[in-house]
Amino acid sequence: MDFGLTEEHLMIRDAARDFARTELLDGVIERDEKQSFPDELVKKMGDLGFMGIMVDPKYGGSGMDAISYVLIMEELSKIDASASVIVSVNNSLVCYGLESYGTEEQKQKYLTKLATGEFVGAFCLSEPEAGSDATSQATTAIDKGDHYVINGTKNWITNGGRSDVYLVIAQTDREKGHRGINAFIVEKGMEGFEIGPKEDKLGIRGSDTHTLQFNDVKVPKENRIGEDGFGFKFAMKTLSGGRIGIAAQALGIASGAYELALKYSKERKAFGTEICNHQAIAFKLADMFVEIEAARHLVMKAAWDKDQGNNYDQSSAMAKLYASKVAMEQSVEAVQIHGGNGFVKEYHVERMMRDAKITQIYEGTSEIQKIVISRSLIKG
Ligand code: COS
Repeated sequence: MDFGLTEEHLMIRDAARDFARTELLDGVIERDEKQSFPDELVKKMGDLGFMGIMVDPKYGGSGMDAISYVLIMEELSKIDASASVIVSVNNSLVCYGLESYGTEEQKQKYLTKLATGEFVGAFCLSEPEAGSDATSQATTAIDKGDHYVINGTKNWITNGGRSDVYLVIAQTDREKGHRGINAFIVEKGMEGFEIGPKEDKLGIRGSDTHTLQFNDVKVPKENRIGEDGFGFKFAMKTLSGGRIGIAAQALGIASGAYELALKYSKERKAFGTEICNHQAIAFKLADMFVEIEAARHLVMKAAWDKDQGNNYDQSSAMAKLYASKVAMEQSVEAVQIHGGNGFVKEYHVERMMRDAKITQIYEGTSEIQKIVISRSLIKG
């Protein structure tokens, strides 16, 4: 393994850091309070190449590697995890899915716009009764010859109200179980496709999470992704990469909270000295740093595996499992180091603590990651 960052990696990391500090920081508290989606910032992230980081430049992407992707995700997430999840879903679930498994026509029609940020994408797998148990799809897609008719409900869809392109997983042939599942490209505005209520969430409140309703939505056959019955494997393969993005988001929340806690501890005085000089606080900082570095190694290893062409199902699950735990625990510690101020919005760490929780839930809960890891160990 060689995680030595190139000049290019450092440049892109610094560009993401600058963007996060100069553009995302301003208004992050207000977006969280009002649950407002950062439309303008998404356009700017598109201009910077952050919406199609790993996409081939011939489809409008930045042509960067997975290491660059996690560096960008960490920097954005240090400041605003709501903005970074928009980037993560668009990159690793939607762009990656289309680029890896879509037809040339699908890539020309959709990927070229998604990779530049002209379009935003959503990934629609979860249902009221199918979150972790993803093979239990109640949404149906009935084959009518030259088109499919989709009926059903999807839940907790990130970018749900703001997307132009929705990748929708549905059951085509129930008798075939998971081999009878397909993935479809559904466009905003297709007849019968309705955007339902927006969720009022604990964290990542600046991201746009909705229920979606499909009532006899006619989808042309050319909008199916891959061979008939490929949908479940499509979802699993795509989510493996998604988990690298969420692991990097968790790392960013943890490292962002740590940086704020370190800074605060060097300024705040108690008992006649800065609080970092008290061992109770100094040891917390040491523990935080070690945990975050350990998470960083797992995140980099998963990205490195992807860049090397290695299987990354296990390493992405490990990275997400560990980094999300670190994000949750260390954001709580950051609040503790801030004391009473940690409970106040203007110090940011209470938002980070709320944002951290979702990283243990979406794109596979921590318990699902343990299923993936343990199965890969047993299979050998
Ligand atoms: N890549 C390719 N194929 C995969 C795969 C992967 N990473 N993981 C599973 N598959 C395949 C299996 O090989 C199997 O195919 P075959 O029967 O042809 O061999 C098929 O998919 C079904 O797999 P399995 O039997 O393991 O399915 P399970 O119902 O036991 O579920 C888990 C497996 C739990 C791993 C899966 O349902 C999962 O990841 N759930 C969480 C989904 C999720 O992340 N939800 C959040 C939504 S996005 S916010």
